[in-house]
Amino acid sequence: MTGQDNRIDAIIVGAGFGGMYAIHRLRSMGLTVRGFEAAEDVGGTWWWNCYPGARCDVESLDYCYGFDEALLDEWHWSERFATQAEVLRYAMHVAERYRLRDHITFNARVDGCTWDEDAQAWTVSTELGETVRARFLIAATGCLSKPNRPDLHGLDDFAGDILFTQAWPREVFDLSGKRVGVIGTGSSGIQSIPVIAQKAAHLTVFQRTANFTLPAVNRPIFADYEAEIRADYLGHRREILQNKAATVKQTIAESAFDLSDDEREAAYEDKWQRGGAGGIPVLFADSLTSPASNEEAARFVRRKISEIVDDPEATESLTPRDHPIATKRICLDTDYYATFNRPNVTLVDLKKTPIERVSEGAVHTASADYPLDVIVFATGFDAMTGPLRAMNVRGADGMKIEQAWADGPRTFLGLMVAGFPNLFTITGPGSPSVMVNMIAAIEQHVNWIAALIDHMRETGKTRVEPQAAAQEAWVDEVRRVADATLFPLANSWYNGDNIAGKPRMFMAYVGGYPAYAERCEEVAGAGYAGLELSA
Ligand code: NA7
Repeated sequence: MTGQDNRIDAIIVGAGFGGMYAIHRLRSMGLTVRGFEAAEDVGGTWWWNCYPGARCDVESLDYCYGFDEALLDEWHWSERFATQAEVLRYAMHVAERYRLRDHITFNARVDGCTWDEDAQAWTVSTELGETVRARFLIAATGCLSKPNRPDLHGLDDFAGDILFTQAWPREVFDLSGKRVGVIGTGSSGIQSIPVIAQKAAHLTVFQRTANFTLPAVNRPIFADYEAEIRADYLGHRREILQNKAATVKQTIAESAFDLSDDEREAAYEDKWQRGGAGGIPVLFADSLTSPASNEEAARFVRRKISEIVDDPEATESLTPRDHPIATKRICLDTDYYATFNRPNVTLVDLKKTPIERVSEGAVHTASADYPLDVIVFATGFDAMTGPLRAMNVRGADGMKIEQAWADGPRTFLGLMVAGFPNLFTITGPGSPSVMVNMIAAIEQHVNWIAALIDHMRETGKTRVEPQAAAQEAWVDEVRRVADATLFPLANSWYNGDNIAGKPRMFMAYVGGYPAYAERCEEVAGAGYAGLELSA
């Protein structure tokens, strides 16, 4: 398929799990591919987010590729929820096993992607100054790769160390004996705070919004459970793909009120003891659609917080009351709430006393000064749309992606964008993405893209773009499905609320993996209905 002007078939931006599988899959179809990656090596989110305590919140036996049974069989996870280091080792193993690095240029951040209508090709440039042309452009840039770094007044004056969870130093950074401040209590803060507290002389946690977090109950994988799965790993994969989150199913009843009060309490308690994110928030099918059902789960967790945390003021600050449980990303922790009982930990409730400024040696709120040696930002990401905007993508007629998405991201199936021919977005906005087991979502997307490219080869087509009407219908469907849930009620990065000026729009498809995959298959089965294919 390589064209006459030395262009290659596909450029793949990002060498996380999405980019790695895209390279493998397209290369195995005989296409010429080239990957660009800003980091020094593969791993994507797992390369960058190497902060203390970083861990996967999907069970390890499910959070892996399923495309090759031999790979499934040969890789052994050591813990129920793998550490960042172990997931990264897995990514590196995959890169090695399938010789993927040969096709990737590392330390090469893409800074421009322009569609050339005459050549029917994308021109992609990197900060290294290289320019490459390809028929197809695959953005495997992840949902959470563009950091949100708040611009606190006076931060430049701070004389201590400033660290970011999403770009933690790769060399050992010793926090022993240091006065550390962590700003942000999403997953990254909640995972790192208990670990940092064990090292630091003193830890000050600056919390803007109290978040729900559940005990991970991490442990070695039970040998009998692993043996059961390994007896038919592919069968297990097929089974989990029938579940909404593409991982082990936890729902036990349609409604929280199908059980008596005592039974419901016992069920929540059982899940709390067993651990995992896929427990309490999805125990009942109506947990994320019925306010009353959701409140039962929220009340249970709030009670747990009050039982664990000793200090009444800290308990009150740590208790989430402003959003239904799991409508902001639910967190998984190890000893998070108990950490606030330690004598060397202080909680600062920014809702009561916001940060006013930073000086040479401290963070200052309206009511107190907090002397610090290290400030850790765990302040999240410009999620879903940030990574694409950062690549300066220009489609047909020179339209920038941020213009096309001025009112929020509009995509066809979260995979393609009208006005941006031959561009594919792996786990893009409007797809299940962060709502499901990401590696499963990635494989489904890459397989669908590969099948479409194959279809184009067979039919002699060189250009594909979604029809505007089909895209609008999908955007409406994503909104309709979200509006039937409690998700839009929270101020969350799912809605774009964490970034000033970002249009508010719920950015993921929450209808579940099976319904989504079926829709993708329907589109393909109908000869790619909704897409404009041309030569
Ligand atoms: P999150 O979940 O977006 O959390 C970021 C946290 O930082 C959250 O508590 C924010 O408070 C807080 N934040 C953001 N900006 C500020 C400022 N300016 N001042 C104080 N606090 C601030 O990001 P994570 O990295 O923890 O997790 C992202 C995902 O990675 C996670 O969901 C998993 O999927 C893995 P807010 O709630 O906005 O008030």
